[in-house]
Amino acid sequence: MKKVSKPEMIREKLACSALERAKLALMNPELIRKKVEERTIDELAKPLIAASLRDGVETVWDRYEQQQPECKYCAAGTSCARCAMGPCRIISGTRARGVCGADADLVVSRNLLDTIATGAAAHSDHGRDIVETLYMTGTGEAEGYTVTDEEKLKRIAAEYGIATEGREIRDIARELGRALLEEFGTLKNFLQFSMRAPASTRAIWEEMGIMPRSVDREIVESMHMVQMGVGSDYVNILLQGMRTALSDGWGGSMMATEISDILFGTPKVNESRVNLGVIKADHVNIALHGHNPMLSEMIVKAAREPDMLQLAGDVGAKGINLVGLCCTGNEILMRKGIPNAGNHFNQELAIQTGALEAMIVDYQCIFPSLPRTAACYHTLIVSTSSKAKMPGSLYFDFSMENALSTARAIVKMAVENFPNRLKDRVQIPGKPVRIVSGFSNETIKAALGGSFKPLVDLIAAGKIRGAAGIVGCNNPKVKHDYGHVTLAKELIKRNILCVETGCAAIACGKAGLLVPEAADLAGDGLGEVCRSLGIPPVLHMGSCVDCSRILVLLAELANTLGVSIDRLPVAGAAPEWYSQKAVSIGSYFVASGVFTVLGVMPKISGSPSVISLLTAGLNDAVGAAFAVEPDPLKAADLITEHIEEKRKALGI
Ligand code: BF8
Repeated sequence: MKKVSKPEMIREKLACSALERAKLALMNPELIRKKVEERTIDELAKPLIAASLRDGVETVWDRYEQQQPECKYCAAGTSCARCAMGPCRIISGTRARGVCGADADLVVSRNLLDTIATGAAAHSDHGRDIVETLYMTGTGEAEGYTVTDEEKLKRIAAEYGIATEGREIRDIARELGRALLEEFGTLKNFLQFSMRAPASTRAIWEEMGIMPRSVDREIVESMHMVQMGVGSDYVNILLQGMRTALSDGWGGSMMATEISDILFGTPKVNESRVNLGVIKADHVNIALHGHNPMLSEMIVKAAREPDMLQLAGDVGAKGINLVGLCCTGNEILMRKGIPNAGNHFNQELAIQTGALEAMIVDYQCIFPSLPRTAACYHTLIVSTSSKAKMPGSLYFDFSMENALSTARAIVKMAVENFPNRLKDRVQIPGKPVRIVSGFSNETIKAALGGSFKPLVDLIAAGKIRGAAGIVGCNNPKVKHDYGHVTLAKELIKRNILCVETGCAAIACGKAGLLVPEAADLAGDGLGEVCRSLGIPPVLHMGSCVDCSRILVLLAELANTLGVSIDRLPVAGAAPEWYSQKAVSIGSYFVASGVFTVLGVMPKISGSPSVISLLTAGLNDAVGAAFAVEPDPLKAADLITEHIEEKRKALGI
């Protein structure tokens, strides 16, 4: 364990963003009110955004405004900075080609392939970290980890042809970990988990040449294909995008989900609380932000140890309050019921409550600006991944071998920071709301009596018209949470069951849709089903890698009906997406046969050919395509229309 800097050193190096921005602080209350209303529908975020505007503490919305107007070539996907002959912008007329001769179709498709591969790499590298942890739990080298779900370990080992009868759990964990690590570069030219897809869906992949061969191979091949001079056929480039995305959904992400369940427990229905009101004035507050539960699970363990609780008492706190943010927040909410402080755009605001002793991060979706925000308060930003170092943070070299002892050191430091809290800056904006989560496929299946057949029957009978997966992020181009919440409310009203992950799930949780009582907001059929099962009409299925749970659910439904996934009355939506990971998710939804509506236009408008392929042509290839619709009410219409068409085609 290596600590590279001390809090005092950080403070000397960093200026509080408010000091630099004091001249930008807004004093006009009417202007502040207007801006706040434009930025979010999250009621507890509003007073903190107002305070940030008054005090000049910078947020994502301010930076977005400062970046306007955006470059129209970058927005259209027609700028290219890949090689040293450029940069180039593709402009109609004399500049219709870059220096190398690439036209708009090639530049746009190459940029999109790069985006998909980046997202697939992020999910899959997270998956590899988890799989390595399983392997090292098996060899006994990982500190603090155990196999929690032995039944799932054996079930997945059986999928890999690994004998389990009469063997030690650790031996099975080691062998399964090894087999999964090999999936990243497997020579067998398919991923074992892709065999979960219906044979008819796999036949489509084979026919289109997009069956993923291994995780690393698809990502590396994509990186090869975006090098200048490696082909110029935009269709071929986009099909590689689909294959790479499939290696994420049915590979890297699915491994992350399944092995996290084995190590930390398969989620079961639980009740907790959500929004910025989960932060407690009289407790040591520690926020866990990022993605990989390897770290957060160890922090949870350490924070519950008696000597840590004793230390908290000694510094004058009533206890240690852990709160989650973003997908790490979803991981520990699903499995441990740890309260969630919010989604992507709540991360800076959580610091602005002035009551966070530490924010512990690993990787992905962490604003590089957090140390600047934290410098205005007493909050320590603790980074923990060698892949994601952040100037201005305290870095702890977290690894499997030192996991629990590092977690203890971090928690201890956070507790000792409690007396440094600047009491006049504490502003906890209100009370949290209830949230019910933990809907893994295993839990849903058990609730349905051991099979998905009752769900298929409810869909066939028309009580539930179909299902929609609402996933993804926040983006300042959309009013915070408005896209997610409006779409989900509209769909449940139309008897369409919503399953959600990532920041979408947190948005709807904050809006009160993830409790059984929300059945009253659903249409008659869905409402009746939810009341009889005691479930919400919007089901929280986990973090973004847990979109792979949605794939497994789709495979189960399709296999029950004996059809390919593209024939199901289902759809996907990413109303507020921002991340490359979300592009990979959207692409593997579509490549798996799921019509998917995006609320934010991807950077493809510079190529009518690429738009046409993605929004129409893919229907002939994989039985599904994308649509782009910023208005969530119109998106609900598109989804409803699609679901009704699929029902008709199935004769239900
Ligand atoms: O992986 S939904 S903002 S936190 S990218 Fe990020 Fe988007 Fe949130 Fe989770 Ni997913």
